[in-house]
Amino acid sequence: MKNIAVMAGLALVLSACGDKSGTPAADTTAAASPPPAAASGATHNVQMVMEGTAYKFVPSDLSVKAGDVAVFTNVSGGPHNVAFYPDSIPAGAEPVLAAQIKDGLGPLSTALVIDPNATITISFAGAPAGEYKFTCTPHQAMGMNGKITVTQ
Ligand SMILES: [Cu+2]
Repeated sequence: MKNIAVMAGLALVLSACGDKSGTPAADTTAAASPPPAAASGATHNVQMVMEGTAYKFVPSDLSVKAGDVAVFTNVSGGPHNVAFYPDSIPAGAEPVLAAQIKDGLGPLSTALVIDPNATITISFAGAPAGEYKFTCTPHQAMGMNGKITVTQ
């Protein structure tokens, strides 16, 4: 009897959550493309900078949770972009990333950001756990690389 009460309570909590997420979201954008999973987590800011003669992502190594968002900002030394290495992302990550990268330099390479403080947003909603390695196409030869580790 006690177990049934616990189960009932759990069901109430679950259904409450369901009601909450069931409210229609303002979905006025990107109706034509398959909707990426909704981002629900934290935002992580990554700066794209030139310091002296060095080009870098700051931070160049960070951990996020699935559902978080990374916002890359063109601080100095642009143009920059975010280009994921197809062979250095987890299995199943490619469609998650490619669905967000429109008019990029490639399926996993975003367009260049040129204007000061222009941003590139990558959502890790629905993204498999693992290491995502990326570079900046114009500065790849200068070692502008980064890594994001996604945990569930
Ligand atoms: Cu760059």
